[in-house]
Amino acid sequence: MDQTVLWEQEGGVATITLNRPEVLNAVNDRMAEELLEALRRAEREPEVRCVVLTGAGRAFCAGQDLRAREGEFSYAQHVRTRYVPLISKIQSLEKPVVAAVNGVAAGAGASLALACDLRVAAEEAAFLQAFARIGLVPDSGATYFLPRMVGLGKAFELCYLAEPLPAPEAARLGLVNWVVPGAQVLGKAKEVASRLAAGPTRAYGLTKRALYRNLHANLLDAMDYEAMLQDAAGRTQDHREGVQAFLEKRPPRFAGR
Ligand code: LHQ
Repeated sequence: MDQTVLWEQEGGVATITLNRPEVLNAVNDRMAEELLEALRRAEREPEVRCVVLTGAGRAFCAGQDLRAREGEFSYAQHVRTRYVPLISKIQSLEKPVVAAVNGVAAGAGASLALACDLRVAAEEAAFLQAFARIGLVPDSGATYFLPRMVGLGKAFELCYLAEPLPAPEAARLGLVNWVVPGAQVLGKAKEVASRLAAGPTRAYGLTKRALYRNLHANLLDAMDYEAMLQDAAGRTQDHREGVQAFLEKRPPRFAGR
């Protein structure tokens, strides 16, 4: 059987590709398991310093495989066992995660893209809160990420009307970082990822922790948390190298430690 998730590593960048192009990379149980394993591997392996998540074929991901639901099936249990671990792993992975949104990202597929730290999208890609079309509620973090990225009013519109949000408009709203022609989307994502993979990996990981944690903090609390993380960053080899490079007027060579 073909693998539903592909892994490719080049330098410090691991590219994880959703690989069920015949169904627009809709997620079945096997894909959810293989994707989680790939994310765990990216977390575990020190040589991996940045992750790119993309889709094979013309779509990024069409969300839950709507044909793969058989027999008694608790939606709550399914979301909790299949999607929550994936979204949580992307969020807790203390390395940058870049989505290369090569085509449509729908339902939980859009949530996967939103959970990544940065998004590069193809001009023809679109984000679709498909849930209302089939009488469901946005899940897998959609109601968490969307209002924070585009504001509550726009989030309501996207969730209620369930119309595709084209990548150029998504970029104007701040939901996408870069929009490029389709043929360039993976290249651009890898270019960004290579730059991040040569960066201060520990500091990036701690930055991610602070940004998420402080979404819910007041200013004093946020600054205290930053101060605590700064202690950890300040003890890294990369910090010493960064300061040294500055003093010697040369580019830093970060080792990710
Ligand atoms: C698909 C799918 C798909 C199977 C395209 N499944 N085959 C969590 C847990 C519990 C319950 C339910 O939900 C969730 C979270 C969710 O993600 S709910 C939302 C599920 N996703 C959707 O509702 C999106 C369904 N797909 C679409 O609306 C369209 O396919 C989009 C707008 C993504 C793309 O449209 P087109 O470009 O026109 O492509 P297409 O519809 O012709 O699809 C191509 C093929 O892919 C087609 O198969 P076929 O054999 O006819 O060529 C589709 O059936 C298949 N496919 N999405 N989610």
